[in-house]
Amino acid sequence: MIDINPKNILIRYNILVESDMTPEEVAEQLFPTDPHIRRVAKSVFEGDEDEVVAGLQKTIDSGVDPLSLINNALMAGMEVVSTLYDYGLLYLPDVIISAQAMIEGIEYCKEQSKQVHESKGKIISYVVEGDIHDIGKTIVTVLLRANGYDVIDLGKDVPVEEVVAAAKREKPIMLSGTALMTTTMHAFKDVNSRLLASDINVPVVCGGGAVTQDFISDYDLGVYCEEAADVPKIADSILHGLNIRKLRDTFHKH
Ligand code: B12
Repeated sequence: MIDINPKNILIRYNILVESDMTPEEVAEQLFPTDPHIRRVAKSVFEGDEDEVVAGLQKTIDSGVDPLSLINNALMAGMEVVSTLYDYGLLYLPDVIISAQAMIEGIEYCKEQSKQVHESKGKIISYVVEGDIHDIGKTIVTVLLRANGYDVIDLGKDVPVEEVVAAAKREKPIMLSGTALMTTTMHAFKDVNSRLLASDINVPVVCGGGAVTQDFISDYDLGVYCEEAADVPKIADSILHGLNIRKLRDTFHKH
């Protein structure tokens, strides 16, 4: 049997120098360099909700736009967590604790934002049938709300019928769907065909770990996107009149 040492892979890709570094030491090399932003990103990594809020408060007091910190500081911290998880240096509970701290931080940034929004439009957000991974969906929902959208969050493991019924009832400008597993992402296809059968031609923006652009491009209503931070930009583009073809031209990778 081949004996693979994950540490050698980290060394091979310059994530780890040839020494016995702890996850914290590896993370130190990945955090953003600006001291305020770094403090917030680091406290997301540590899952310290109080310190996340304290760091955000200090940064906002120095004149930084609260909403910009969602992407630049909070998500930056979560990216470090994801990287270390993927390399086997962190465990599942670490991911969940950090995600909770990040969501707490997003809520704080939203409260601190001076922008007063009238609802720009309705959006339905959900995790596909059979899938309970809802951390990414929660981030997408919070980001959309922070950008002035009225989000109907249907939750996780949402039956196809329920998604379609909500689309009929609420008449959203778009749907945002999350799937983290290769076994569950096929539910996008059923949502697509049932919406079309009901004459609902609304874009279904799809993302989450398992999903690929090729897979989503096979469905008429599908728009693929990788970054949660791009979902509000897609919604804004819909309000500016972009149809599904133009959304794909703009947001798909070419
Ligand atoms: C946390 C986690 C869990 C938690 C979920 C807790 C929760 N409330 O969500 C628990 C422990 C419950 C869990 C359970 C399971 N899990 Co799990 N889990 C993970 C893990 C480690 C992290 C996922 C996560 O939350 N990441 C952090 C968030 C912030 O990232 P995210 O969800 O990807 O979202 C980001 C983007 O994708 C994007 N995004 C998300 N949604 C959307 C939507 C749109 C429109 C856009 C544009 C972007 C976007 O924005 C987010 C921010 O960047 C992943 C491993 C991994 N590396 O992804 C495995 C993983 C997803 N799990 C996996 C599996 C197999 C399972 C189980 C089946 C395990 C089991 N045998 O029981 C069960 C599933 C049960 C079920 N029916 O769903 C596999 C899936 C494999 C596959 N490709 O099919 C993974 C990949 C682990 C692995 N490597 O094998 N899991």
